[in-house]
Amino acid sequence: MSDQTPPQTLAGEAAAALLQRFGLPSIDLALVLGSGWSGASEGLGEPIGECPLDELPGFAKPVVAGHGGALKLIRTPNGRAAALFTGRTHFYEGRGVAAVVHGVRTAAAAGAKAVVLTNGCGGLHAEWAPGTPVLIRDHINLTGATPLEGATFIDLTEAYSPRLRALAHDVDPTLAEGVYVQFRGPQYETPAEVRMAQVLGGDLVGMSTTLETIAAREAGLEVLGISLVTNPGAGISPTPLEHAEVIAAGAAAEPRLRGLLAGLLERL
Ligand code: 8IG
Repeated sequence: MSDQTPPQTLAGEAAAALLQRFGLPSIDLALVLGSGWSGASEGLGEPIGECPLDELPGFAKPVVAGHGGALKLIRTPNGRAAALFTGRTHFYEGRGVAAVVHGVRTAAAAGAKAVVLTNGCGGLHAEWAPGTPVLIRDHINLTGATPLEGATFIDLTEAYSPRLRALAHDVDPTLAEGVYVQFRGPQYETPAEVRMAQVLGGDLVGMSTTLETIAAREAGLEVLGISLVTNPGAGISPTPLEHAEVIAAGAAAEPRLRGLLAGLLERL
């Protein structure tokens, strides 16, 4: 992020570059694809084009391998232009909050009215097996950070759109809902921190999403948040899961996640 340009100006520049590059007058919605979600997003619409994210103003390559770093534009079956961000900048990368929320602000500046924020996270309920998608009903931001500057009093009462959550439930009535707790990371929680998150009213623990939701609400976007539980939070399961099990559970969840995203795109 350049130091002098205000974040919204930089997002406007990125939006203009995006629209020009793909020959679009505007976009309608955006999806941010977190850990475990990229595969599920394949084939959701007709490809319009794609580019490395760092070719647009204000974006840098994500540092985490496997976190992607591409922008794909697709035309959904009902004719909407959707921007898919595969990979995101995380707060723990230390590039600052403005870099974390630049994608959301760019989407808003390009005309998007809604954003679907997905992530991979730890689950705080033993019955949520790895591979379970959970709708985010509300969040607790434990990062101590905010994308807002000055006296910007943004209402977060219904940060995660009840309307969009109802649409998701139309697609999959069995979807659970939960409160997402964002820790700064990059270390995972201790078992004591997981118990704290439970006492605070949390159901999911992760390292993304809440800052993006705040910026999205500031920009007037409707937000749908969906977490993929990839592992039980530390101390929840008596036996630590093998990494291979977690990967396998994620892969097994792919058809369900794809069906969920496809069903949502029919309704958004
Ligand atoms: I994947 O257990 C994934 N991301 N904070 N805790 C936090 N982030 C995560 C976790 C987890 N699993």
